[in-house]
Amino acid sequence: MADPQDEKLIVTIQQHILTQQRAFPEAGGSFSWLLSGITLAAKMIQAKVRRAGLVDILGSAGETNVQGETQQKLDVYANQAVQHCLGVRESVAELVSEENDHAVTFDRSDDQAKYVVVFDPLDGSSNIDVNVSVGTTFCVLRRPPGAKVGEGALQPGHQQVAAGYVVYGSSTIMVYTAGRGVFGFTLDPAVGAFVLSHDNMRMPEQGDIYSVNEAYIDEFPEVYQRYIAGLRRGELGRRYKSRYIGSMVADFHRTLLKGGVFLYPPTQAQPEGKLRLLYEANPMAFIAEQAGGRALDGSRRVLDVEPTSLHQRTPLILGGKAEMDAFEKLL
Ligand code: P6P
Repeated sequence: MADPQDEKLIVTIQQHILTQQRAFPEAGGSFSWLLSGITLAAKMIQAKVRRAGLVDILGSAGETNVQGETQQKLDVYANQAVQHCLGVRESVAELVSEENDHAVTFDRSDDQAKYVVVFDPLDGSSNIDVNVSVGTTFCVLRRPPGAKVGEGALQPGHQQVAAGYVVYGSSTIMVYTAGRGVFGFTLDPAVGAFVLSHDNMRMPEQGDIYSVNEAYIDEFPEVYQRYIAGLRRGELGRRYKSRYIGSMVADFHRTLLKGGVFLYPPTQAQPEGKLRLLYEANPMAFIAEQAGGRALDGSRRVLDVEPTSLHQRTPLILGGKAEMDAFEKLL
């Protein structure tokens, strides 16, 4: 039994929002109730991820998703978990998932169903079978009055009310922002709750890591090639090392904690970039900016991009002040 003294130090994600009531304009009961749907789904997903080698959850489900990617069984489970846990929150008007062609909409009154939730239930899922960290990303938007049913998510990222991710790594950590700073919570299996472990996270002004798939470097637009060459030549005043996990949430989480830069530029195969705007780039960009970093689509602030379709892709370069200043100088 934990020492009662310690109990006082346990701040769960729900408590965190409620204790910061004033700072979170959206923190009324419906918002924290919505967020508890995400934490519940994250606990369900992590329980499966932790047992992936033991139960018949590995390998593909044989289906392909809207991206034409083979759906891994865990993708399907994770999507169902998020859809279920959020679908029963009456404040949810629409759910947009990487795994579904169209938004899932609920026949609820406008004043009750205020939010649209956009998510990638299991990002980096191709890494599941090799036991590499995977993650869940999400963002919360207000349903714009008068929006066409199923299109409530088509808003620029600066409209996000909250954004976050869960990284299923050596521990399960959930990081979120509601526009007043970035906070990280580690799942304590003994308590069964996400407990505050990273208070007011800030991205270092300069790191020493760049994170990109260098196999495609000859395909990148010239500005990216010059940028990466400059990092390697020590033009930012320090020696950089390369780290690339191929799981965006894990690569982002490291960039948030250690600083540096993460980028997925346009390639011949993906001239618009590979990462999806609504549920990969936007949530990460919101968190990066809230932590003192910046995120561009190669020329514009990611959060200013006006989306035209739910699954559109975008190039992404995201990092600390020094790394982003250096890139913008080259533009
Ligand atoms: P590549 C995973 O499939 C993903 O969507 C991101 O999580 C990751 O950053 C990227 O693709 C990796 O793509 O082309 O480098 O293998």
